[in-house]
Amino acid sequence: MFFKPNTPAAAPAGKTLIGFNWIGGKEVEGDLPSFESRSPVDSRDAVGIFPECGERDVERAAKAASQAFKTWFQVPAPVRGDLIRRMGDVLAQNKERLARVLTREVGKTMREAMGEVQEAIDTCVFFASEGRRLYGQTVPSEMPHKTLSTHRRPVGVCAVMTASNFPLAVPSWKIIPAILCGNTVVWKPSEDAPTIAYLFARCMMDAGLPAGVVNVVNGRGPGGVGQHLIAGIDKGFFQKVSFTGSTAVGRVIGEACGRNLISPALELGGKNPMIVMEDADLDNAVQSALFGAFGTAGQRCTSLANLILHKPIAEAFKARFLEAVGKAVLGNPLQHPEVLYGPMINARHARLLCGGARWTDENRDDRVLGHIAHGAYMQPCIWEGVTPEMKLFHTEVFGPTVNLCIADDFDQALALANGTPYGLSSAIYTENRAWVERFKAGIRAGMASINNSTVGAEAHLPFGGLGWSGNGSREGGVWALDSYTQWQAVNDDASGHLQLAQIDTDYALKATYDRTHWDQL
Ligand code: UN1
Repeated sequence: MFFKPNTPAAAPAGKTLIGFNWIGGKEVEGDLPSFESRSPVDSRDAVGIFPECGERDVERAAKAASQAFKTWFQVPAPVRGDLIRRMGDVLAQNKERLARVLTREVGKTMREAMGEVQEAIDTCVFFASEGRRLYGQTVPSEMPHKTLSTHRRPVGVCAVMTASNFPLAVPSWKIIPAILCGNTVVWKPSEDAPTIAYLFARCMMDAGLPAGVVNVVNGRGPGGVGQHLIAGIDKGFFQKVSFTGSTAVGRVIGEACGRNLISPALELGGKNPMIVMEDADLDNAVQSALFGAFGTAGQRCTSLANLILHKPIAEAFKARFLEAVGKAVLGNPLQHPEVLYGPMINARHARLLCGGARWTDENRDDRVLGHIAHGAYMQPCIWEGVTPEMKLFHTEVFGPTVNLCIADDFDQALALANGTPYGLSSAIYTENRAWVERFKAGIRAGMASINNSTVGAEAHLPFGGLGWSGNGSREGGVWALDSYTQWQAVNDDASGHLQLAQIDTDYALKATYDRTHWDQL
């Protein structure tokens, strides 16, 4: 790895990594000038410097992936799995170092960053052993001396595009099952998190991944390399596209895939509800709402957005919630690991917030810790009296803001929870078994939590949503295999002559009963 000295003001944060694209097993420059990844914690800190890719770089990467596919899909799945296990080992050996880069590059707390690295390790562990399963089925044939079976076959070259908020865990959800299944990958990480992406690629190199199986192209999304990747769908470069990001971009990708008869995996936005019923453990629910809404500065697609309070406890909950938010400390996550959340990943995101003001050295109080002058640190923001007619109720903000809504009864609470076009995660706090059952069956969401938060999905359960949250694909666990394989049905006939299904099959055998009994009826 290559480094250069950081800017003098940011020298204590660490050196600046000189990064590369990774195409055909080689670290290469891009066709365009380099760009810097500046830390949101302190914008003077240059975490890495990366070459920006143009159209021809995408072509080169797609070609390398297509070339590598010819041999990679023939490597036995248990052997591919073993390589993924080694990738997990490299991640585990460097867990704390990687977490620190995550904190520096996207501003999440060390505790969360350690969790994110763990999520990528868990994904490696899960899919490493999936290489020894990757089951198909054996199916009885309707004809003698013939066997039927099904096999998961790889789809080909996968374009993977990921966001900045989970720049290690979410790419691992896509890339690891993709390569386990025998596919090859062209990955465009977020331009806000290229350093952690480079280090993830480095883990793959260290584990011995063959040239071209994973290729990394850096740069911007709209108007940049992301656009060239989408154009590559029409050029026939990719057989699968997996994207995590906004609903608007997801639609564009879905359209390009649709006209090319490719089914994409789209993990998009959310406006996640949490219901608190009158019998809930309020302290538990308050802690959940606090982390769900404000953890990661609200920049999770699973973040809590609409907090739906059953009227009898609404005032009591509000009082405790405001007290908890009032006590929460935030600020510089590198200097103060105890903060609830750090800066916005990108000041672009900060402008989207309605209401919550930015903390500065002028307006800060004792709940704000450390140096904040060179980052976008936002105040927690709470709205009450929010109703479905309001834009605030429906619009994903991706910041530390939450809406309070009141429901007279369970039915109204469920209707409010189902009242947005999204359907990613959801939660209810209650001890009432009947309400729990009705919630599980009635909520329109890919993920439902009972007395647990909207955030914090475990890596081996299906992750994804419906409506504006995605197109029904799922990441995580065995469900991810459906995105990266296609089923092949095999007819294996050992009879030595042509047997035609449906035609040469004597289903009825010969009837032996006496029909005259029936004719008397
Ligand atoms: C995301 O925000 O895109 O469930 C992923 C969670 C995390 C993953 C979030 N495990 O909150």
